[in-house]
Amino acid sequence: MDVKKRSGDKAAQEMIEHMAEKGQENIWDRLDAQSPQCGFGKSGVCCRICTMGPCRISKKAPLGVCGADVDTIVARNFLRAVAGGTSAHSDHGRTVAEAFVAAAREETKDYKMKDIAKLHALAKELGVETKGRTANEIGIDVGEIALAEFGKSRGTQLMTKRAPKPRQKIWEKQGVVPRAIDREVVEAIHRSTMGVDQDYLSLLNHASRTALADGWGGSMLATELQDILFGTPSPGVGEVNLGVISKDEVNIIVHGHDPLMSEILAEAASLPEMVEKAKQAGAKGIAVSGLCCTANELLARHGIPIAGNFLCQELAIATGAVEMMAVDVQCVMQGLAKVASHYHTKLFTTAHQAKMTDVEHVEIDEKDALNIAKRLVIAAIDNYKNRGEIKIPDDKETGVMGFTNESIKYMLGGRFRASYRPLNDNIINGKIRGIAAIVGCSNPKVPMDSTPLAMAKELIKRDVLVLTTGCATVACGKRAMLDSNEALKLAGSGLRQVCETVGIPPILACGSCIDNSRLLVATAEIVAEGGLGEDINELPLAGACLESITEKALAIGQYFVASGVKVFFSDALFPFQGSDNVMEYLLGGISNDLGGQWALESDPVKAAELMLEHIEAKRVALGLKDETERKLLGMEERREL
Ligand code: SF4
Ligand code: MSK
Repeated sequence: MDVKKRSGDKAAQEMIEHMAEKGQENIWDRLDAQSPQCGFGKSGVCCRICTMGPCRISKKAPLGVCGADVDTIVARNFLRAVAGGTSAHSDHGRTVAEAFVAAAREETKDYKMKDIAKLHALAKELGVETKGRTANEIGIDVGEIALAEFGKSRGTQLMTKRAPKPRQKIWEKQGVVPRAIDREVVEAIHRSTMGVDQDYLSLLNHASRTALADGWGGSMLATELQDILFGTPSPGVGEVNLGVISKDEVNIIVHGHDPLMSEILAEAASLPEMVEKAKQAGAKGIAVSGLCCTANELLARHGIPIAGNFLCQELAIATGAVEMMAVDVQCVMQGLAKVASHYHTKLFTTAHQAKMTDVEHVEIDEKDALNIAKRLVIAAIDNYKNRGEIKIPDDKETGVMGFTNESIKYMLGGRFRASYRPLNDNIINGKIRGIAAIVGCSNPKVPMDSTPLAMAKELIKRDVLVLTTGCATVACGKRAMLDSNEALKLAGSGLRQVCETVGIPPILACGSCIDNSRLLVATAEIVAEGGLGEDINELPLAGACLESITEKALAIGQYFVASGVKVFFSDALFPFQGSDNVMEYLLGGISNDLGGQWALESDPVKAAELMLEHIEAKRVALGLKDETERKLLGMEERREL
């Protein structure tokens, strides 16, 4: 085993070696056991949606039993993946919307709306009367409207109105304005079942509509409602990496995506009675930390440290110092249960949608959430005495996280003149060449964290402002790239000058996977600010996710593409390359219809170069000139002007 091929991060290397010494299996071992993986699956040419199959397309057998060709099969697989991702984000959003309504109706005492200013702003946008009404009255109406977005029988997604007008026209022309979120997902599965939609372009068009229901629907609603319910994040400093696990406190790790569980557990763990109980158990206190996207949310709102991203989950338990891990939905490996069985760690599932065989399920029912959370915290405290030998890596870094549209505009323009104007001006004058979104997961097929780090470093060096979300954010945090001072050392002079002037780091950590919707809103607002074209596809902007793992990443990629953005994925992790026609459309033709497109490149430095090339081409198309020094004009020159 070459540990460097698994991770470049010292803390992870240490724990991978530790697990190997103990003969414990982890995700990389399982990947080895699965190798070589099926070539048909890798290229997306297998179909098993009916019992005449499974069918695998090859030169010898170019058609499935039903006559489906490779284009149909690959496009169906792509659409189903996008529908899977959309359903994940949207089901998360619906759960939040339900809790939001329960909070507004005062059916729970444990969740209360925190950001009332944002509630008023959203109410105004949704046409909800605010005058003379209490926050809860407004909240009920806002929450019910949000809930209806998932299953309404008529009309289209309300949040799509946030997009620039020309973008909305393009969506109308292409027939991709999303209707109810559930409807788009159901229709995606229907269209891609045996004997229904057999035109690859039609299938791919519905993939755009489904993905837009995610980005401008389920994900965006989830972000808005979470901000109101738990508070809109503001930039703050926090620690990242396995070194945040405490040697002498009761360690509780929350993992997953939905803040309903992580927020209430963090609250319960901070109660003086719980801390006292932990001390009585011989610990110094209680240390809560997070994994994956829920960690991004907790750090952004409360400064709670991040133990790691997706690939760190088993490694965290292998420290032997985790008394309890509570998981909810998405990106939770089934392998956790096996690793936990080697240690004293108590693993709990907490979401009604996600249970694990032989793992205790304690559902966080919003009506009694705090009491349930307290019971979990007590279980962790009681487990402290069972702790055996521990091995916690020292490594951790600090970084600034928790950027939102609101906070970026505030930092750029101040409280009374909050706007993207200074950013637009600095893109126009060339100090900042453009914007790159680096998002997504950490995949064991790639040395852990290597791609977001390499891309982010390369792009800031070339004066591109980087926005990150998800596990890519955690990757940057682990290597001090969210530390303004460290990152600014690598930034190009133009970007550095702007960042130092307004006080932002060159890599802005913008939250979790669903918070990619924040980036959509940012693009719309940058367009509205003026000077950079009329639509998102005109912006000097590109996106990348070179370590994608989940269907969610594909849904995110497709909603960015359908919103006009060029999106880079790794060619090694894009399992749809078995159809030339599908690939030709996704990599090119789709830009004629929607302005954005996919691009494939597995080398992060090359990908960064290609992103920069794209950004520069957009600058040329906008007629933007290179940076010019400010010059005091004489009277003669002014007259001439
Ligand atoms: Fe095979 Fe067609 Fe059935 Fe797919 S739908 S499994 S291609 S027969
Ligand atoms: S957790 S979807 S591995 S970013 Fe959102 Fe990380 Fe990707 Fe899961």
